[in-house]
Order: sequence, then structure tokens, then C-alpha cells
Amino acid sequence: MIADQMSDVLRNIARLLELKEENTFKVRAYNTGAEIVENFPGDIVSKAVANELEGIKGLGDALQQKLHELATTGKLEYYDKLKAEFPEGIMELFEVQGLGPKKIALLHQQLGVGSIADLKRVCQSGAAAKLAGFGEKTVQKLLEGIAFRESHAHEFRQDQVAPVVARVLSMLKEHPDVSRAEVAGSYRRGKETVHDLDFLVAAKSPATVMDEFVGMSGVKQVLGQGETKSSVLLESGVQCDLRAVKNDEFACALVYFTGSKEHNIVLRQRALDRGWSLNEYGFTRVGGVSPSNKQEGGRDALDTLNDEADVYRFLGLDFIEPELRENTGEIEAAESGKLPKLVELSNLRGCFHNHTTASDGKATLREMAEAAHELGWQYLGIADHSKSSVIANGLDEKSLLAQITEIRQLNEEYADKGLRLFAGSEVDILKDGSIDFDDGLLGELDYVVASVHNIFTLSEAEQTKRIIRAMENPHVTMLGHVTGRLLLERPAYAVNISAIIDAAAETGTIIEINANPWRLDLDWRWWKLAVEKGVKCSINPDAHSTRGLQDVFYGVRIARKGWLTKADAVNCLPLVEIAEVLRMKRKR
Ligand code: DGT
Ligand code: CA
Ligand code: CA
Ligand code: ZN
Repeated sequence: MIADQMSDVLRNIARLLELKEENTFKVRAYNTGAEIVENFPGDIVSKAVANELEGIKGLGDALQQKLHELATTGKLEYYDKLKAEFPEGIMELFEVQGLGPKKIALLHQQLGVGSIADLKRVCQSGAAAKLAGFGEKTVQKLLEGIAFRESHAHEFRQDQVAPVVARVLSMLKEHPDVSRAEVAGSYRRGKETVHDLDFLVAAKSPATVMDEFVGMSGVKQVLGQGETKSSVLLESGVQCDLRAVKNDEFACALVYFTGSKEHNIVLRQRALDRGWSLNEYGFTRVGGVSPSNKQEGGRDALDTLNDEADVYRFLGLDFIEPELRENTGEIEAAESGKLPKLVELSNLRGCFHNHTTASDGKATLREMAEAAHELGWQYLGIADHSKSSVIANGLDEKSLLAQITEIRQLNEEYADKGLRLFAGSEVDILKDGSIDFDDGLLGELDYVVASVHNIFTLSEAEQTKRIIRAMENPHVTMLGHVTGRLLLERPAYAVNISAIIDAAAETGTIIEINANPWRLDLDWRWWKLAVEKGVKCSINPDAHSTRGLQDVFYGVRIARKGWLTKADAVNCLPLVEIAEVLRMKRKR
């Protein structure tokens, strides 16, 4: 049992209680409990096992007992009983865009809906449209939501699989018969979503490794077990493949199973052109080598290939980072020594899109600042929501001014620490492209993130115009989550991204890489173009808690996938240079 699983159970209980229309205090207690578990700074699982939860603010006796039961037995009787009162598929309904507990309860009580399949049926039959508060438009939206989910079935976001990867890798690495272990496939390439996870080990006697792999906790079904290859399906629905090779095959196997397929195809052709056949086990000589190939390859015999760099070197290429292996120009760049030196997590000096309890964040200004300091950052930008974001408890003029003052005061205190807070705001871009605050107030801020939070249904031309108008405001420092997508849940709204990139270049507006694993927006596929046009990025976690700051991990992976270097991300700049960059647009 890990903390995330415990918080999921509490959150699910809250949802089920809501469906039962239990009193809101009870529901809130479980939701609060889930948040506490999720954001607890220490090892809450061990504390729960040891029955040492007393004194943690917000966790009452009943919750402490339940967490103890969960942590010690991996089960919770109360939860199991509650679940048994509903159809098995009821929880998946919460994942459909546009459905909340009230609507789900109604669908369940009136029409017996207990799964997404049921929901689809009653939407198509016309039954759902007759329910109170539904109607044709709602039903149409629900059907679109279901279709979007179906088109992404069996895909997982990074945050859903990253803990699995860590767990499986450490299990494999600890195995006495394993010398090397790596995750491969799309996960290693840093894709925003993956279909399955691929693991690779070098092992002398793979059979015992396979046994341990198929027997690990969380396995729901063994899809196959062989001597060098096994597949399992986890309870979470994630499929994991494991391959075992000999140690001297490991380098080639890792290249092969990291992919992408498109990248591999070009590598294999390149090997063939040089008189070698390349597969997952290594290079073998093919007959009829032409003299020119021999000359170009420069070798007749195969040296030992210890690691991936050796494999690429053998093909006359610089080492290509996994994130770049999509056959989008990396092989040509590796041939001519033009690969970029990709940005790294340790290059970050701060970030700019963060929320506090002043709007919809879970941590106070001070808590956020201290967490940033713990991460070794030199600065942190605070950008709470603006007044139009009512649901997110956006700040009005008065409370924003008060926050600015608070930030200036804290900065005096933090000066010795080497931490600087920047006062910003995540302002709503209104329907016509104007900004939620007037220029006078914007001028008081150190920087501004402008984002679209509503009216996603404009035509592409109108949406593009709206966003470009916002960028034309000299106070708008950067553009937040450009397309509004929520991975696997909500598609991007219609917008002309190449026009947005042009406008960003023209106006000097920074574009954010929103590092929240649900967003990873602007998508990595656009960044090469953006950089060519001279656009800078800011890797922003959009943190709503201290833990949320760590989402920059996902953002950096996506930035790397977009070929970005340290010089392309403004939040790699040291404190002495960043303040100037934030002011640049206003001075133009
Ligand atoms: P996904 O769909 O998110 O799981 O993406 P990948 O890239 O992880 O794809 P997967 O799991 O089917 O295969 C892992 C790697 O193995 C893939 O990136 C490249 C390699 N591979 C698999 N099948 C083929 C193939 O037919 N030809 C080549 N050249 N490589 C393959
Ligand atoms: Ca895969
Ligand atoms: Ca696979
Ligand atoms: Zn936002």
C-alpha cells in the first residue's frame, strides 16, 4: 500500500457517500483526509501502520482507524461494503467530462446506470435527455466525452505509470540474477501518454526473474510467461512487458525496445547500408559488402557494445537521447554533430505558475515559498487565479493588492535565504481577448500569466484572435496552458497554434509548458518550430500544493522531447537575470 492508493480509497469513499446523498460534512471529511494523505510531507503509510496518526490536523479518529486498517491489511471493510451497494463500473462515470455526483446519482437511481457502457446506451436511447437537469445539449456533450475516452482507451498518463515504473525497476534491480535493468518503450521516450510499459533486463538466468516479475504485487493477470519474455496486466489496467537478454546484448536490445519503431527503422537501414544487420540482439555481418560501405563504416570486426552510445557510435552517430527518438530529424542531427544539449531538471532555478490558498491552492504562500527553497530554487512566481475564475476562488483587485504587499514583506525576510518571490497573477483571458484586470493593477505585478479558462467552443479563428489579443497586452508575460487539453479526458479547443507561435514571437510573449501531467501543454511537437521563431518557454508546474511543484519533473521531460535546451527555458536563468526578462515586454 502506498500513500497514493490510500488517498484514492478515501476519495472514492467520498464519492460513494455523495452518491448516497450522505451529509456534506462526512463527505468533506473524506476528501480532506485524501488531501492530507496525498500531501503529507513524511511517510504516512508507516505512521498509519504504527498507529501514529494522532495529532495530524484534519484526520479524525474514524479516519485514523481506517487508514490503519488499510495500511496494515491492504483492505478496508467499510469501503468494500460501500462499494458493494453500487454496480462495479460506477466509479468510471466520475471520469466522464461533464458528470458530477448529482448527475451520476440521478442516472443510477432513475435509469440504473452503473457503467460508461450503460451511460452511452441511455444517452443514445433518448432516456437520459428526459432526466431533470439533462436535456439534448448535455447528452450530446456526454456522448462526445465518451467518444473521446473510447478513442484513448488503454492509454495512461505519465503520472499514472511513473510510480509503477519506479516500483518495477527497483524490484528488477534488486534481483540477484539481474545485472542491468531499464524501462524502455514510449515511457522512456517521455511520451505524454503510453499504451504499455516495457522493461528490459540483462540476466544470467532469466527464469527466476520472470517468476518474480509475474508474481509481484499488483498483478491481476499473467498474460504470458516465457523464458525471456513475460507480460502481465496490473490491477490498475496497465500492461507491463519484460524482456531478458544476455549482458552483451543489452545495449542493442535497449535501443531496439526503446524505439520508436520509426527511429529503429532508420537505424536498421543505416546499418544495412554499412553491411550490417541490426536487430534486438546486436549487429551481424550481411554478405556482399560493398567497398564504399566498408570504407564508411570503418570497421570489419565488431567491438564490444557496452552501452547505447557504443551502438550509435558504431553507426557513425552521436548518442541520441531517448526523448528525441521519434525520427523527426534526430538522426540527421546526430550525424552532423548538431544534437541539442537538452535541458535537465537540475537546470531549473524556479518557476512561475503556482497557486496558494488565496485562490484554489492547498498550501499557503509561506508553505509554497519554503517548499521552493527546499527544492534548491532561487525564486518562485505566485500566480493565483483572477476574479473571473469564480469556481477557482479567483482574487479580486483588493485581495491581489494585499497579496502583493505580503509578497514584498516576505521577500525582506527571505533575502538572506537566497529566495525571491515574484508577485504575479494567472489572469483570465476574457471572451474578447481582454484581460481580467486593468493595466494599472497589472503594472503593480512582477509578471502575468494569461490563460483561457472558459468558452472553449469558439471557432478556431475566434479563439486564435482572442488569445493573440491577450498576448498583445504588454503586461502579459506568458501564455498559460495554450490549448486547454486534459490528456485522455478533454481534447484541445480549436486554435491555430502556428499563428499563436508567430504572435508570441512578435510580441515577445513567453509560452508556458504546463508541467501538470494532465496537460503537458503546449505539446512537445510544436516546440522546435517555436524555438526557430525565437519563442522562449517557461516550464511551469501549475502547482496547487507544495507537492505539485514537483510536477516540473514531467514538464522537463516534455521540454526535452521538444528539443529544448537550458537556454530555451527562462526559468533556467539565475535570479539576477530573470527579473529583467520578466520586464522585457513592458519596456519594448
Ligand atoms: P506504446 O504504444 O505507448 O506502448 O509505444 P511503444 O513505443 O512503447 O511501443 P511498444 O510497446 O509496442 O514497443 C516497444 C518498442 O519495441 C518500440 O518502441 C520499438 C520496438 N518495436 C516493437 N515492435 C517493433 C517492430 O515491429 N519493428 C521495430 N523496428 N521495432 C519494434
Ligand atoms: Ca510500450
Ligand atoms: Ca510493449
Ligand atoms: Zn489555469
